[in-house]
Amino acid sequence: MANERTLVLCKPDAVQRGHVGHIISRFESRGFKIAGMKMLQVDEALAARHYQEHVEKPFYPMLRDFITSSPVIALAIEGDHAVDVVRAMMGTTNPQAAAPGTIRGDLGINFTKNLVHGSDSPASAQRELVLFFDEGELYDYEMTIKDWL
Ligand code: IDP
Ligand code: MG
Repeated sequence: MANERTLVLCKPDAVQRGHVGHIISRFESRGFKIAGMKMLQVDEALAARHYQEHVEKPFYPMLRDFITSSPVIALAIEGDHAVDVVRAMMGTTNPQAAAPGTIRGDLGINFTKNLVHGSDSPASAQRELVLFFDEGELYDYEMTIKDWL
């Protein structure tokens, strides 16, 4: 069992469209543990740190304006191979190509407004989680159903 934590963001479109509960419910139903959760408004500095590999790309201004446009919900999602399983549940970056059954494939149509972020590797997850959560905002607790998952 490779227990991992990954950063999920319900992006501004998910909050505005009222899909946050539905998205969180998918991760809960899959058997993941919520280790942390908060609402925050991403500012330009946090956007640039979080999306450091994209800041020079042509789409970055659009991405920055979008991610700072309205609050997001940040989640630390924990479980077996959480990084890869969460990415699979999200679907491909462009919702138009995302498989039905995935979050983006069921809820999205716009390349930028694709509802969710998920860390793309355990190293990215470690880097991103500390951008969004202070020590003490992530919780170690036992889920009593864990032996049934
Ligand atoms: P990911 O969110 O699936 O990991 P990334 O390549 O890391 O995808 O891109 C970060 C975010 O930037 C995407 O989720 C999407 O919102 C936006 N984005 C990426 N590529 C494009 C593009 O070519 N056009 C418009 N928006 C893009
Ligand atoms: Mg990415």
